[in-house]
Amino acid sequence: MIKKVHLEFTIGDFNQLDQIKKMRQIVFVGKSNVGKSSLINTLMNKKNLAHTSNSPGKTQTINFYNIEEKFYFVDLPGYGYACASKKKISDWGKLIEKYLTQNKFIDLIFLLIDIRHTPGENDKLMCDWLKFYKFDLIVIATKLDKIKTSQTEKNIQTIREKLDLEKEIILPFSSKTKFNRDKILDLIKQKISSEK
Ligand SMILES: Nc1nc2c(ncn2[C@@H]2O[C@H](COP(=O)(O)OP(=O)(O)O)[C@@H](O)[C@H]2O)c(=O)[nH]1
Ligand SMILES: [Mg+2]
Repeated sequence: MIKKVHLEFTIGDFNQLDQIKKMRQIVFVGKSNVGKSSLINTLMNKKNLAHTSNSPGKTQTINFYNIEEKFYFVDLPGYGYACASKKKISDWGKLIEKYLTQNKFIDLIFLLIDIRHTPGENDKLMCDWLKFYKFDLIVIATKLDKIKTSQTEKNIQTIREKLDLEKEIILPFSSKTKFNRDKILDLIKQKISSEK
């Protein structure tokens, strides 16, 4: 489905936010190391266009991947990076808040949660905040390959409870096995082809 992609621009400072083009955006957000870049690569069918890393907190910029000149995949810097300074955390908050609230082109937000772990305080804050602003929200439970199949339902239920989710979709996903890749692409396609 997706053939022509490139990293079009990155934003590291909120003074640059007005440079964002008026093109539709699909946003990926979550804790550092949860698998955002891996998911984006899997969807784009690229090995490492979105840089993945074992050292959390590496991506500190908002990265815009141009998908066939139609829309962007937006890789947000991860939150909850334990070693980040107070200044860094506050800069992160300002940048993300401004990006998310001053932008009418966001169609859909994927919130990523590691399927192995109970959502933390930052996940809950992020989720509540996204619900408050009434974004279309889909939760992706990442790293499905790291748990036993028999655990899947229970862990998804825990995520649903901890994040107070009702009708929101929670999809288990693995960038290793590509489980649910096509389903996620379908949901994106539906969104992009619908009128705003
Ligand atoms: N086994 C497994 N590892 C994953 C998966 N997704 C990401 N990872 C690994 O988790 C680490 C962080 O992934 P990355 O995509 O960089 O996370 P980000 O910080 O959220 O962008 C990397 O070492 C990835 O290889 C997955 O579905 N399965
Ligand atoms: Mg990343």
